[in-house]
Amino acid sequence: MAHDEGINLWELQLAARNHGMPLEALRHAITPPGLHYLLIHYDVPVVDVETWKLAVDGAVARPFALTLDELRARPSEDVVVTMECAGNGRALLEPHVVSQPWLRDAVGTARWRGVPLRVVLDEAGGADDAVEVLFTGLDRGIEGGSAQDYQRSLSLDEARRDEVLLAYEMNGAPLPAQHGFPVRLVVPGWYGMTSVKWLGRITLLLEPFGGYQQSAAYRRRRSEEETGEPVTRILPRSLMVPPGIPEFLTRERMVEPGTCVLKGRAWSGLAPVVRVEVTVDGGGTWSDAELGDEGLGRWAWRPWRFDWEARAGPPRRLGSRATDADGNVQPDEPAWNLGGYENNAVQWLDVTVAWSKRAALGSSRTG
Ligand SMILES: Nc1nc2c(c(=O)[nH]1)N[C@H]1C(S)=C(S)[C@@H](COP(=O)(O)O)O[C@H]1N2
Ligand SMILES: [Mo]
Repeated sequence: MAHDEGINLWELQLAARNHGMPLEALRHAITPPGLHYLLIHYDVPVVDVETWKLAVDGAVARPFALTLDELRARPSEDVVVTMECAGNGRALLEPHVVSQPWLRDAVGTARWRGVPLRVVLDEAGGADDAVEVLFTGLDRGIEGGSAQDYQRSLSLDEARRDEVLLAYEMNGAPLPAQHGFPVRLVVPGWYGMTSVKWLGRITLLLEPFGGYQQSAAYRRRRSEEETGEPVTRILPRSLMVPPGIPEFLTRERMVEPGTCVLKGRAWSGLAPVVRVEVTVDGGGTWSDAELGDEGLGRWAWRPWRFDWEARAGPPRRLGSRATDADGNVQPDEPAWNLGGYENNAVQWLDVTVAWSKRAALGSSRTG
């Protein structure tokens, strides 16, 4: 990574608010509190649970509103979900896309508890010709020149999947403010923009929703003139815990000679991950990694490991790539689009193999 690729102050402002998951946290099956990535388009709203209600309205037979206690009194489920921002990898694209400048760390895995959305939809009863469900957050801002509440919709078929939750707990505790307190939508397998936080309203629609986050943002297009296809499910990706130790400023890695166990996790929203391969020579040759079990269920990442005999010598380029059961494979290089979405290209990682007591990477700097 060069140091002069021109991230501007607007992007720094976004990056300081919306942090990623440090990749060493890939060691944990469930991302520890505070290390799950964050993406907040506008401001984190302050919600008073004494007055908060979740409204269910639109083309329903029986509109109603639920307090948090009323929602919690309904049947609930636990689902472990690997969530990823559609813009993950954006800052690595060329030409540069100005927005939240993610490297590859806009991901995290949490255990969500909540009421299946289907339960609430069934209580409301829907019109036969309803097509979509619209989710409205309590946060408001300006984007693409217009003031708006954060809103996204889902087709009724997707909305009624068993694992789609109105979540009120994250890892056994009430949702933290930044993750959507008191209730958020969680749509396993889809990129994060679909999982609307700070939910205020669920509306059954007779026409597809055409709001900004649906029709302008989150579409794959190469120019403003194109309509493009919507961004939906998470493409396969694997990530590696960066091995060895980092240099403070550049974060270049040094690994000691000997057996180095490379570890990471892999996921896909399209189909289960069935293979992870590793390269230790910049993609010259690929070898199968050992895949761990799916203990956390279909919607969580799977662990993998690979034993690498590291020998001292010139810098090595490591990489890993996932394949899912539908045959989707991570590409070596990303495909560019206007919004900088879906960059699931291989994570290239340069390491120097040397004895850390003797060697130094370039000049040493202190912080
Ligand atoms: N109301 C609301 N919901 C939202 C957002 C938002 O800005 N407002 N950001 C979305 C995006 S783009 C992502 S990637 C995920 C991030 O969820 P997290 O911050 O809990 O990781 O929330 C989604 N839900
Ligand atoms: Mo996102």
